Amino acid sequence: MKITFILLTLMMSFQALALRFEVDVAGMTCGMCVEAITKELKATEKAEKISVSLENRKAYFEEVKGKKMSDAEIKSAIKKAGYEATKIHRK
Ligand SMILES: [Cu+2]
Repeated sequence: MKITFILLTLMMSFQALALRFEVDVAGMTCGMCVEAITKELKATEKAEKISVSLENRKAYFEEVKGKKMSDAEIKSAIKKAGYEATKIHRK
C-alpha cells in the first residue's frame, strides 16, 4: 500500500515537469525568421512557451501537457517555416 502511494507521488511529480526542448536552427537571419519559426511551432499545437533566439540560432519551447512531440514533427515544422532543425535537445 505504502509503495503504491510512493509510486503515485513519483509519477505525479514527473508529470508536473514539462519536457523542454532546445532546437538548433540553421538559416535564420532576421526577425522575420524568428516569427516564421514561432508561428509554425505554434501551429503544431504541441509546443508552448515558445521562444526563438536569432542570436543563438535556437528555438526553445515546452511540450504541451499530454502531447508528444517527435523529432520528425519538429523538423517538419521548422522546414515549413523555411529552415532546418540541425539538432534537437530534450531537457
Ligand atoms: Cu529572416
